[in-house]
Amino acid sequence: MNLPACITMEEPAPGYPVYVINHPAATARVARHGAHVMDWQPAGQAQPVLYMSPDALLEHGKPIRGGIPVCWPWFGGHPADAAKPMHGFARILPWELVRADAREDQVSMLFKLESNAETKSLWPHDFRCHLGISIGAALEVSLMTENPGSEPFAVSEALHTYLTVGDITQVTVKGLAGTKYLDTVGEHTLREDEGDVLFDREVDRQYESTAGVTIVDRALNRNLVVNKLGSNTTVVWNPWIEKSKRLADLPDEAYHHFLCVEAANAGDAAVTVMPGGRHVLQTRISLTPVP
Ligand code: TA6
Repeated sequence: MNLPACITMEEPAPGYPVYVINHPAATARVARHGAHVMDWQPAGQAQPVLYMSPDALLEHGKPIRGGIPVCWPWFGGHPADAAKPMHGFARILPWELVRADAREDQVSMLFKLESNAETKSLWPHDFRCHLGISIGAALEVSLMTENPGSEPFAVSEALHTYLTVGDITQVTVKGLAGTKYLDTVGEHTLREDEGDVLFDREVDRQYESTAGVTIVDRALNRNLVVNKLGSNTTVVWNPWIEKSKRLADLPDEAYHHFLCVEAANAGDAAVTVMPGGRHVLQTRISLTPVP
């Protein structure tokens, strides 16, 4: 497939193609593995907006620690079989690049993943997924699920976005006040947030929310905005000290410099796609001036 001049292909590991985007509006990297947006840095930003672990694994069958993992067709552990991959299989399989276009203000890429014998050994449904990516001053990722089969199926899912911050203890997430959430740190507990989300411990929460949020990063003096469509769950995660130490593909101190804000449909918010039907989950990350 012909790529626009602003996109080149590298293989950081044998048989592991990564598309490198150098466009006046932004730089980025997207791996064919998992149709995984690894990096994104809009023009004018001194720091990347997405976080990528320096210890991330670039291996077939393994998820990449950072960027935007595509969690599908289940979020978290498989509901009935713990032996199946965490967060589904979409992020650990190679997708096909269908199209890549460059315009004056952005680059667009479209990836495709379809059911096959391997996926059906994990999840007994025919499906067709597309991941649409628009890279520019903002980053827009759309996960489109189609059901070509004759039976309905239910998916839980997340665009599991890792965001770079200067110092997690100086970060506030605004937009979830008064929202019910499932706190999954320790015993799973339903709670309701009174105010903004602050970080002084492990945070792993599934908020019942369709709203966009603003991440106020006082250390980097920048505000990130995460908007979304087709999502009834917003997941907020920082592993903090102990969990960071348990993650082999994440430096122990890395928790200071990222958080995840995920456009998702988790738990009871799983989406049923009827035969011939489709569903779109979208996240849009942008920056807003600091007042
Ligand atoms: O972001 C929510 C979450 O489910 C956390 O519980 C944590 O497990 C995180 O995803 C990372 O999961 P992973 O399988 O990528 O290590």
